[in-house]
Amino acid sequence: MSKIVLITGATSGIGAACAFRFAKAGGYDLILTGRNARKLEDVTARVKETGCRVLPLLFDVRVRESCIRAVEQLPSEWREIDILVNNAGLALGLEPEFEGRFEDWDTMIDTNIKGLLNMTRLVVPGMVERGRGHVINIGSVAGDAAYANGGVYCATKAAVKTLTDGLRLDLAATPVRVTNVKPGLVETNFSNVRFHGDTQRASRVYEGIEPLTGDDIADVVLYATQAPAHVQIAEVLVLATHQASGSVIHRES
Ligand code: NDP
Ligand code: 8X3
Repeated sequence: MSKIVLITGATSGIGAACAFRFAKAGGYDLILTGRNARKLEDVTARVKETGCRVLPLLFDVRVRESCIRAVEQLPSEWREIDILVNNAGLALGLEPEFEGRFEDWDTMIDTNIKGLLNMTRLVVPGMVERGRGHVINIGSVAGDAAYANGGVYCATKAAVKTLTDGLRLDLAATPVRVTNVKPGLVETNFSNVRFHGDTQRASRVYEGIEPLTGDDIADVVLYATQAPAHVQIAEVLVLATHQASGSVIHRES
């Protein structure tokens, strides 16, 4: 029987790469969620071309009522979610904490922390009831230590680490596994979003270093979910070879 995987933020970057990775592995049905109808239709069509069954769900993880509606209205054959990938997230801005934009902070906190909590709260009880399940949270190296001008984003990813650890503690008596995958520099739409569409500034983030790709992270996600049932990959830090931490990056000039 196929496993059901729900991936948030599946319309781009790491989320989309995870969708294709699960689809190519075979044995998975995918619930792909996103908030942009055109992008969601596009990724759904491309994943379906692999022969995988896909259910697209259009909602914003920040809007709790929409999350509730989406999960409560799942068709019966899609209800038993085996794997939740809490991936939807973003950074906005790169400036000192005393100069950041209030609205950027709210968006990061509402998406990266509260959106992840919304989906966890709605999906995990079913996993506990069925006695099987796996939650993968996409954290970040940014959650390990603050870097200059990134304090609020780093704080949201530190929160992801603490919430992942907390959930693992709360589920220790159950077979449900919990994993924090913490990537370093991954070339996706992330920096375009962070710099509010300044693509030149975004491309400079990846200059002089070969960054990770969404596929590199999807490989780790798949590995964690396919580990034997008695193995819980609790946390994985994945860095580009020339990145040593959130703030130490060696660049070829
Ligand atoms: P992308 O911008 O390429 O993808 C982010 C995805 O999240 C998009 O599908 C986006 O949808 C979705 N999303 C954002 N906000 C919401 C929301 N409120 N509701 C629903 N979906 C939303 O970036 P990445 O793939 O790089 O980012 C994925 C995750 O990986 C994030 O949590 C990020 O923090 C984390 N990460 C990224 C790293 C990197 O260097 N790229 C490194 C470490 C962690 P839309 O297109 O509609 O905005
Ligand atoms: C994304 C990686 O280092 O740009 O979480 O914050 S970083």
